Amino acid sequence: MSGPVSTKIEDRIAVIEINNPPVNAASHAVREGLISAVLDADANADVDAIVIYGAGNTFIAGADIKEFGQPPKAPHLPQLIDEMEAVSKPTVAALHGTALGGGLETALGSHYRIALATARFGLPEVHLGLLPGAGGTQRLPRVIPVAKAAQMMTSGTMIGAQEALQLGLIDEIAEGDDIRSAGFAYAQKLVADGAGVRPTSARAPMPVAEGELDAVRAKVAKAARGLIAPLKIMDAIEAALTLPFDEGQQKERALFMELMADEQRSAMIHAFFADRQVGKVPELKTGTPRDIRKIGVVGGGTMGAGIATSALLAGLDVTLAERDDEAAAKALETVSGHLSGAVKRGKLKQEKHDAIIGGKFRTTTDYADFADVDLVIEAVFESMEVKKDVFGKLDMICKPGAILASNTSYLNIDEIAAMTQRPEDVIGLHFFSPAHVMRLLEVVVGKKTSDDVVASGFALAKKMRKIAVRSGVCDGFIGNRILNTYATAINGAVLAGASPYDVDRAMEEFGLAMGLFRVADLAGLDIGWANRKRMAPDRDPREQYAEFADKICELGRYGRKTGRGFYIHGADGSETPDPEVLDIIAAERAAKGITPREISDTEIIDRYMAAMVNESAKVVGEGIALRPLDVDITLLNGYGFPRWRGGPLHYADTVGLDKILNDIKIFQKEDDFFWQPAPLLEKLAAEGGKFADLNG
Ligand code: 3H9
Repeated sequence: MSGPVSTKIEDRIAVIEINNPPVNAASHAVREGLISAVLDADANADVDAIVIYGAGNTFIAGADIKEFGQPPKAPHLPQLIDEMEAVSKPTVAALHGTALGGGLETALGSHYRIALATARFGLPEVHLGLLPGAGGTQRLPRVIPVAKAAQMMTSGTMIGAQEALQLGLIDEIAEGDDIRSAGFAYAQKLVADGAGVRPTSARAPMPVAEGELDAVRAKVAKAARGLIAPLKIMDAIEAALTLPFDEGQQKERALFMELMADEQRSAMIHAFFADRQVGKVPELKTGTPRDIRKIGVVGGGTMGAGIATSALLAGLDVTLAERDDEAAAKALETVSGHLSGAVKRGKLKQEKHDAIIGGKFRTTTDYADFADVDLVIEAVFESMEVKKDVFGKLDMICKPGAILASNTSYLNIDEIAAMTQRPEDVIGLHFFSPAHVMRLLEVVVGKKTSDDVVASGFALAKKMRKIAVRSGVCDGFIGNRILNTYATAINGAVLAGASPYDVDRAMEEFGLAMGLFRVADLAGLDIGWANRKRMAPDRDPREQYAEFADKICELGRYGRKTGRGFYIHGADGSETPDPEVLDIIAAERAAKGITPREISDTEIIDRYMAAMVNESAKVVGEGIALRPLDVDITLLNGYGFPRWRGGPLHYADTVGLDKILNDIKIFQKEDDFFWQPAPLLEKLAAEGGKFADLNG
């Protein structure tokens, strides 16, 4: 048979193979091939049982996401699975790799399930703004406990084979690593045992204790933060428990179609593909990554220790330098603490932890110990003078071909590179705090950085399981430059009349986990203050500079770590608005002659988004970011922008570039210096274009 699905009949078992690389997505051709293969095998008198498995690395990893948003083509996955489940011969799903979404739903529509010990299972549709729409919401609660089914579907997390076996999701774990043979042998055994068909839809839903579902729903509602899919999943599960299977499935379909039509779905699918596109940069075609096994880290503060931890978790050998023994001992303690935390969370085995502490990690006070490292990451104090000094020394000590990287979050990489005899080996690797947790990494490419070194930065990010975004050199790179701009716009809103607490409420309602001022208090107000002081000499006199954050810092209030900042922080973790902050702001308004006015939440968000989109358009227009999607991925992964809004430039496309430009023109009347429209935004708006057109 041609096409992605083929059947072989051996010893009265029909073995159906799905071969649709890279992930065996259930595309139209797969659906068509699969249903005819199953029905043919059912009709074939020489067949006693049917096995379905995937060629290559995985079983079906879900519906073909590329087809979403296009006119649907029959056979549709839900009907296919129903028909498959209704056949007269036992069907076995033989699972390896990742059985996800429509893949797991296909397995649930099979009568029996066997899997390799390494297989993983999940219904991740929620990450795409969807719900499992091929019977998953109806069948899973008939197979595993309802609360667990709800947790899997609303969080989208995967489970391993052992857990799946314990829950009853799979019937057996196969020995070895040949899933085809294991599926075949299992089908033979079922036939020999006289096992019949076992349609999941004929089973009763699993029992639920009174109030259990309500408790789950309340938890899900709290975690959803604006995302609508999780509560729709709960509605579908409720239908599974209260309605006959067919009616439950109709309800599932209706809810699925609602989500399919929603902006959240298109935003999250944009984010899914952008996550994968962002790693495709020109230097990966022309450059060859260097072998990186041993790395050096300069500085053992919050960033250095986090970077060292991240590298150790990636299996790298790490030497961390501090200025004296005391600081080195403190860094060792911090890294050990992070690693023990990883053991506690099940992310690192105890033996591996011991091997790292006993061999792969060492601290030093002498840069000479960097003589044989393949890459050094400098994470010292954010001062050009200090960094230049460090790079001059590293250049003398590190072997030829070693990469010299800076974790600076603002400073000019070209200026740092100029301190060395090897500017082509110098790059920015800007991690986000805490570096062993946050997934974003800006790979900052200087004028002279070689393609091999850029490729090495991306390879290192992959090893560390980070999402790397390529950035050109400018103050703050992609992320902090945009952050500084929208922070200025927000400060403008505060001077005009909003309180920091109004701002945080509006931003949190918009979908951010925390508003700007809450984040500032958490990160420490002194960091931004130091940066503002650095920038002060270059400040344009026309800038309407908001001073209230500086005034708060002058009182020694740096946020959570000092108990006071924009909020008053209780020992119990509570955050209360601070009337003195409001007094400081009121005094500044009075001094500047501003009469405060009512600022609605809508206006706060309009200002926030207009400033963010405008600066993003400048960042793309100047070539600092390769494409709009690079900006979206930066803001989604490093700045808490809600994934279900797709990133600032996807958001701009959905609300319309005219609306953003119009808002800028309105705010311009208040501050003509700050609100200057980006040429790219003006151009696209005039042409009726979209940022998405530039994503390639
Ligand atoms: C669903 O099933 C709905 C149903 O309930 C109802 C229907 C009615 N489709 O991630 P990778 C591409 S919703 C199309 O780099 P990995 C991906 O873009 C679906 N393409 O590999 C990339 O392409 P490229 C529910 C897909 O090894 C390439 O494959 N399922 C799909 O790191 C390799 O991907 C999911 O949400 C797809 N479904 O990870 C699962 N999946 O090379 C989504 C991947 O051009 N997928 N591609 O950049 C994943 O989570 C990961 O891809 C997976 C592999 C874990 C499978």
